[in-house]
Amino acid sequence: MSLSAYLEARRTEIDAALAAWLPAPPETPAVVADAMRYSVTAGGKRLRPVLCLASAEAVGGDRASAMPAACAIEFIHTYSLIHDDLPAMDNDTMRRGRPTLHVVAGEGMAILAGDGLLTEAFALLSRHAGTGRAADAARTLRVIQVIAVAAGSAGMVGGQALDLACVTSDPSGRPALALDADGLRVMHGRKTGALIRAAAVAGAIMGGATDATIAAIDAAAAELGLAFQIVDDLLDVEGASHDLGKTAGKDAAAGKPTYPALYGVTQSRAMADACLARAETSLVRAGLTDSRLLDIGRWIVAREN
Ligand code: GRG
Repeated sequence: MSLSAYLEARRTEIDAALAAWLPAPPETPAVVADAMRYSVTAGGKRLRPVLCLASAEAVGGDRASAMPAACAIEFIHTYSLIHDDLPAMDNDTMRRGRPTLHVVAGEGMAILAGDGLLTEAFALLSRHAGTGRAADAARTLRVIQVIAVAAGSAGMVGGQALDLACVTSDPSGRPALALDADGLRVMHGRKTGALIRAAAVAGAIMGGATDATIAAIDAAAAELGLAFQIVDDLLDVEGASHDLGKTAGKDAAAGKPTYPALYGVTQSRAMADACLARAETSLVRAGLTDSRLLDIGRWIVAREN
């Protein structure tokens, strides 16, 4: 199967599971259920859930057992986009090719829909821990821990806080935080890398991988997460808003530190390629050559949106 056919097949399964597991009336009031559904079903590449399922498959596991983790991570990712787009943060009006949620439903409802998605992610995971085999319950508990740490203040929330501090002025008008190249890498490692790593690791755990294989997948996913961010920065410079489904050129306009700003476009491309090469080394060492993980890495680096 070609990579595009594989991605299409997995996205179809993921979209069906997301639609089935999104909260709905009468348990959940329609006003907030509709807001949550608006953002989750707006599309998106589904990179994190695909990575989660591919990781479970790579270690010889059953991808159905990884589906709750895949969907929980997509819920959390969508919440982060909703909150990131708020006027108090990035103040964006377009996302996934649609007006952002606060534009259509108001800021208060957008905050609540994000809160709902974050919480629902853990409700979904813990609900499934009790329904499968005993091994699945123990693995799910471990996955809950991995995802909570990645999404929390040591991970995505912490990274977003660093990002916000870079564009927040102190009383003298200077940014509250200035990042050098190393600081930029650490900030992205938390903000976007942590959840991408958690997706791959969660899939490996649910697939029943050994600790050594989980560590190899984690190392590869850390490289892919960095490559993803470098390419994201490049697309922000090079891309058109209608291809990206969000406003292009925002980072540079906000004076945010980016890879192209620090290293230039050519060197940034080379850095993304180097990340991919290191991810490949990690996967090869763990004997995971016969998997989709590397193809997904190549897609991350070559993507145009
Ligand atoms: C609000 C706590 C909190 C965190 C927000 C991830 C994030 C943290 C903000 C997103 C800001 C942003 C645009 C970062 C660049 C990289 C990134 C995460 C892009 C969006 O992810 P994609 O490209 O989106 O996977 P789709 O729509 O395809 O799912």
